[in-house]
Amino acid sequence: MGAYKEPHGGELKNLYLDEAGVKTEQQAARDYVSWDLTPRQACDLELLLNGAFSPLEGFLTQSEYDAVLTTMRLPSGVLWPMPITLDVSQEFADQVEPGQAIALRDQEGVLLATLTVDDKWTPDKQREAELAFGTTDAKHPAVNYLLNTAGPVYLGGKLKGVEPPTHYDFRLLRDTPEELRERFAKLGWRKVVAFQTRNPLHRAHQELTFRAAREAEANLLIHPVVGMTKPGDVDHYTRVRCYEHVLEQYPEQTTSLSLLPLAMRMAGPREALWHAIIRKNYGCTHFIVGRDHAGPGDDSNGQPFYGPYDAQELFREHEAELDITMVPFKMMVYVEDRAEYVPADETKPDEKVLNISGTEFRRRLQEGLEIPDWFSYPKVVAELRRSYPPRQAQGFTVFFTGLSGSGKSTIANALLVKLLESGGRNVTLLDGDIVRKNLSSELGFSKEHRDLNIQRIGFVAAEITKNGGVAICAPIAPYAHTRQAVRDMIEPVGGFLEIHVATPLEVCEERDRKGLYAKARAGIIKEFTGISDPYEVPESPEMSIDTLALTPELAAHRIFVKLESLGFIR
Ligand code: PPS
Repeated sequence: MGAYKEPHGGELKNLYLDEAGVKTEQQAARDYVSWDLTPRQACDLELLLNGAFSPLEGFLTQSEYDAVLTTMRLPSGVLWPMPITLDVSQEFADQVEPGQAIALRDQEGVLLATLTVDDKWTPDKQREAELAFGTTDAKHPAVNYLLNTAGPVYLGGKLKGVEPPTHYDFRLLRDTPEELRERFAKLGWRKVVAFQTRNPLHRAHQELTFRAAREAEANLLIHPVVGMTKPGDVDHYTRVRCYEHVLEQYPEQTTSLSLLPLAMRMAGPREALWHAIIRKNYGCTHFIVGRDHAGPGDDSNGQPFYGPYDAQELFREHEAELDITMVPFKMMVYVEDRAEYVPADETKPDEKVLNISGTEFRRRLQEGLEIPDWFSYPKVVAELRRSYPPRQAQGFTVFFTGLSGSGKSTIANALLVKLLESGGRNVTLLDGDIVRKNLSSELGFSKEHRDLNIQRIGFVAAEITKNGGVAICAPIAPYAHTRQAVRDMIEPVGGFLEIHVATPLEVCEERDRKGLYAKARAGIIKEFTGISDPYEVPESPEMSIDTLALTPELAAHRIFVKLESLGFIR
């Protein structure tokens, strides 16, 4: 590649078959058992096939996996810090023996590649977590994935690529390592510094990356991750629109943008090395490593998993053999009197330094507060405001839970009327009985059916919330884990308030407005909540209502006031 250094560990891999090979493989794969790739596996596969993970030629075999975990190297001695494994279910693994080939398909069933299985093994996941991520704490996103999502069996072996996973979004901004190397060559860029990011860019980032490129006398590649990042991050559609605005801020022809479909692990130091190797494969010569690079946040004890400069240290130890140069990130701060960004270690003691933390920035967005021009670009802020409107324009769900006859429906109806009276909101009531008639008419009251019923309610409420509406749900929802699942579905897309209507069983039974408790006691109705079926009392609902002390109107009023105080209603 002319001016470019060799890819990591030798030649740049390209695991795609040629046209004739694809036809033959498609034919052969008809007889193979098929594995439908998870979103994370699809990301890994794409970067394996196009050479971004060179020198890997497939998912790690058991000996490669052991070597990577214990030495951060492949058995050949080449540095490779991240276990890239194909995890499958036990049921699937039982159909596969070493030596056999399997078809790897996307979620729609399209054949993307085949894998000739060399090894099949059951990994010790605790050991993997400890060795790869330095912890078994499931607050670490990759540990959580490993322990709670990944399948129990790994398959390792070489890949034959049939076609890349399809992307319909931002196609012109997606490049293979080969394409990016070609682009650099065409542009005459001999030195390229890459900037890895999973966040929107603001002025400090522009200043930092521009300085980094100038210091390295290199051109700049903004190389954001659009595969899988940290749960809760700004979605990549919004981010890419922001990046395009920030691109206008660099001198013309100096900077390029390309999207990387990587599934991040948030593995700090090991991840920094991995990121650098990937960028080298894409033809970059320099890589920016910042404070807390690919940091997973805090552990269960509120302590950071890695030290803020561990990634820079590990990189420095291996820089010689990595053959890509680190540009250490200098934290940039805004100096008011000078009206410019400078590295934090270059400010004078008497200078007033301004900064807005990520948390403060999100709070300002959420509450529709001012975001100063010194912090970001008006176009970037407008883009973020469009995707993350203040709470009064966000959807929310009020989820009542409580025993039959506790008063859920009455309070839910009173709240509905209050919201309609005050206006400006589209409200849908998903009352237990209404749902049972319309959405879940075939379901009974076994645990399985109740869970299914609540999941359906949660799904509909999440859709309503995502689209800016208000959902009021009022089922019994007796199981804590199902209520939690509904919360997990809704919180990322809007507000969620769990309201426990805490009327005691004796009172519900005494009221017995529908005559169901009498029937339940007589054994005519089976599996009746509170009588012959469990109700798990919510441990930390947003509100608990004592219907003995409050009328339904007052209860609805209290919820309304809570919604106002949270900013959901004006
Ligand atoms: S669940 O557990 O959340 O799926 O229940 P839900 O959909 O809210 O349905 C509860 C209403 O169904 C009537 N009903 C029963 N409830 C509990 N247990 C049994 N076995 C049962 N059989 C019928 C009852 O009228 C509930 O209405 P509400 O409004 O809660 O009184």
